[in-house]
Amino acid sequence: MTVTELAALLDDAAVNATAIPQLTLANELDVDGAYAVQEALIARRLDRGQRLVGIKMGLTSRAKMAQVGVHEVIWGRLTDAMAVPDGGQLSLDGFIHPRIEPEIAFLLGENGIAAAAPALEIIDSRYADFQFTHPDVVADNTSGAAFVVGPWQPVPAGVDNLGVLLEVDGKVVQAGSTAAILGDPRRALTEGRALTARYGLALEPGWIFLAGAATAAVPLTPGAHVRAVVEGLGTASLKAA
Ligand code: OOG
Ligand code: MG
Repeated sequence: MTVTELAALLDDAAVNATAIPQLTLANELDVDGAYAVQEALIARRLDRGQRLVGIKMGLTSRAKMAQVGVHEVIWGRLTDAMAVPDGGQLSLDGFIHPRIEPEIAFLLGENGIAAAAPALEIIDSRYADFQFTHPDVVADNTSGAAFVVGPWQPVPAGVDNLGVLLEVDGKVVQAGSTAAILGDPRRALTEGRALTARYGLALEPGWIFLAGAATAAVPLTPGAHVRAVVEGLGTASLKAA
């Protein structure tokens, strides 16, 4: 299948909330080809009126790599349609098998990082059983589905070692540190700039940057009240419906 056809397949899977087989089962797809599919997939959304608002890194911590069995840093695109207001409700009707994970977000400035915030990412692999290879997950926009950014604040001292908690209904279900994100989440930004440049994308001031989860993700189910708590930055939350 062509890049255009593969992008359409993934787009339809997301729109219809229906899992598809991994692309690599029936197609020759390398990582460069997969980034071409991701670009075409997001181009379809931009054609529908969505706007690019940033990028997200994936698999920047050992916990995440181990969870999905892919040991490569990856990146995907964020559009405005994926944003959920902090404290807002998210209907899970449009998702296949959503998971949620705690993140730290950076607001990109003209020169470096303008602000930081606690964040949540909802990931929803479009592949059956949440199983994929490196090219598969790249083509699928790195499982990106939705995200919440908490209040922006100045980058705290010691941003390379802040405690990170994921709470569901008031109980801690994952705990980690920003140190788990490539040793320092700012390194994820350096990596992100380099990796996106390789595919002709320059990060823009005003964009949101998700550094990648410090902990494994957990299944997200209707009714769950989820909070990310990042030491020194506060919380980001959502209610799943
Ligand atoms: C891939 C996306 C990984 C992260 O923060 O590591 C990611 C997946 O786990 O399905 O968003
Ligand atoms: Mg993530």
